[in-house]
Amino acid sequence: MIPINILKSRRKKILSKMISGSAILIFANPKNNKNNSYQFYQNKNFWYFTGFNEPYSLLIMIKQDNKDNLKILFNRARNVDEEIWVSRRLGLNEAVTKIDVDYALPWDSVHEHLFKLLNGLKIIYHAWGEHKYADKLVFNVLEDLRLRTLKHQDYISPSTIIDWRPLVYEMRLFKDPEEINLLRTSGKINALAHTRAMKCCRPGMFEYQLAGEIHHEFNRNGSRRLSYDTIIGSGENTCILHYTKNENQMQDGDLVLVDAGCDFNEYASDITRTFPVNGKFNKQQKDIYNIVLNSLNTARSMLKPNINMQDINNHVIHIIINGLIKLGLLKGKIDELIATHAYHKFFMHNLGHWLGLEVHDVGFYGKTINNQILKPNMVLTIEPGIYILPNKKHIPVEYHGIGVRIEDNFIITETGNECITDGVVKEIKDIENIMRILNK
Ligand SMILES: [Mn+2]
Repeated sequence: MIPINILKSRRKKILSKMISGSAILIFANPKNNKNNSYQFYQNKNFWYFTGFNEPYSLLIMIKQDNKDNLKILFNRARNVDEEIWVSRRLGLNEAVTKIDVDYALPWDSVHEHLFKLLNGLKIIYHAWGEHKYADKLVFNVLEDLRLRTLKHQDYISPSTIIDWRPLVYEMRLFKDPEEINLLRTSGKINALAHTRAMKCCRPGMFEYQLAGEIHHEFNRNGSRRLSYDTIIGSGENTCILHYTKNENQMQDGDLVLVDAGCDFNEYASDITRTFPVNGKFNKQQKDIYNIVLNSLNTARSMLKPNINMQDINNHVIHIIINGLIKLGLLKGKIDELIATHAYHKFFMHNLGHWLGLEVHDVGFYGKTINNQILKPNMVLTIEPGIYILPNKKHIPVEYHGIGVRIEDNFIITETGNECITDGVVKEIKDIENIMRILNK
């Protein structure tokens, strides 16, 4: 559960941004299956304002003219049969105190109550398109109200719908101290799991077996689940950015790329490490690895308030192109290679992304991270990479199939940054050390 005082301050903040005579509707996720065999994942926006982990719920907050604001939760009433077959429910009485709302009303009568609650308001804030069941409910209630206004003058139907996502996403972009602590723990657990992967890795092991070691370490340290599907790509699979099949046997002499994240109390972490299956980098692997590590370290040294992500990205592209030119893998003048995006064949994804309740967290609505000015309490990943597909004829064959990505998670502080994932090593000598002592 999220402490009540934090829920209160988040609700107060969103209410302060709303126009008087309005209501905001924030829906939980529906159940994602019919036979109850899959885990339920809560909608992160709903979680942010309620800390409540049940499906089919609605938080409605009403901002009235010259009156107190009203907070009402609709949730499922307790049900003996359902609780035997599926799971416990909080119920209505408990919800009032635990989630700190003025009333908790039964989900079964949401249409009828919403009709009364929205009557007389001018505006509703609703994120349309997220859930079919929510859109259907809201639009049906609004239409019923509109039809009623044609017959009775006592009824007034809201005529404006505003999307609350730009407001909520901006709030979520700046993490409060509670969130920062959860993210730190998530990063710490994740680092332990990556360290375990380095210690366990051996030629002949299957990629999914290394994934199993990581998941075990997540669980035993208090993370209940993943923040995304684990990527364990060895050999040429290191060059498949979202490789999640994890089906190959890892070969002596190959690299393995491990991109894995745990969820700790709903907060994600996202680490990537690349290391040799047999514990020792060869020359070509070192060549590529050092360019990527240098890119990450340079990016880190630039992470501070008021810098534009684009400036960091430009530096990283410079380092990558320069490094590839020195190795003879790219030919030409650096400015031309930048202008023609020649590096795209080797580094084709964004340098990073926001991190929080979701692994690719929300930011300023409708904008990517790429041109954003960093501010304190933003949290992001930095993940440079170089991938050399085996089909590149002009590149010496020793480099074919080498893919390297290194990724850490950072909090922007008042003066610079804090790396929350440095519990797992990334220098070549440190990786080889860990793998030599414990593996051989
Ligand atoms: Mn990432």
